[in-house]
Amino acid sequence: MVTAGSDPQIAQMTQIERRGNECVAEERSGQTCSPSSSAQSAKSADKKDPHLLAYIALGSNIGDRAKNFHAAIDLMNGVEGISVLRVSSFHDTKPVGGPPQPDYLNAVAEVETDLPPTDLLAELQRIERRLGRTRAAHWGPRTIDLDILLMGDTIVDEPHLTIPHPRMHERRFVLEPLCELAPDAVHPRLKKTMRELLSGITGAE
Ligand code: A4P
Ligand code: MG
Repeated sequence: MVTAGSDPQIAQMTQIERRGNECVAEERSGQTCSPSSSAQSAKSADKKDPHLLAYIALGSNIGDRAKNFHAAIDLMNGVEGISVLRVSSFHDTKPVGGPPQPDYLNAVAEVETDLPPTDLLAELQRIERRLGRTRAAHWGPRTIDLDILLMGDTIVDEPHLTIPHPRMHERRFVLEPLCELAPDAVHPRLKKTMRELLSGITGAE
């Protein structure tokens, strides 16, 4: 069982866990995560032959942010080649950078995937578009942002795709939910665990 600790930034304590073929959602406080949508649509492990564990960052600060997360999780799970295994709790966070904008909800999803990195990015961008994502301002407000944080120990350096995500190690809003799921995962470039990276962040970011 993942525990979220006592960090006050963790506003929503909802957890979706896979136990065998059964997905269980636990709501520890706050509203959000109706287990029905995301948990019930999780796929059986025997439906595909996934290879890599990947971690996807979710961010939203427009509309019903939790609903956007559930929709994104369901859509990810609906992609052939992606299975959502677990989702962190949802964190209320102050915007970092960009224009003045509403507070964010941030979370991280653990997925199994047999898609190549560029195909995974294309699928995530298709889901962003489907959920009404527009790109008006750099780091501006968005219904949903889906970023690839880690894909096993894969390193990708392409003009349109960098894995690990190039700013993940600087961001509390990424590392806190990620540490709920994979505190001991090692950053393949920095050779530090997620827990170590989080403890190295001193500011609010
Ligand atoms: N791209 C390259 N690598 C990746 C990757 N690993 N995953 C490219 C996803 N995309 C990747 O992204 C811009 C381009 O990055 C894509 O076309 C893709 O080819 P985008 O989603 O269009 O725009 P973005 O997310 O605004 O850009 P960027 O630079 O990735 O922003 P960040 O770093 O994600 O920051 N504050 C809070 N509290 N919470 C947030 O979630 N998010 C941002 C955006 C700023 N402040 C925030 C939050
Ligand atoms: Mg993005």
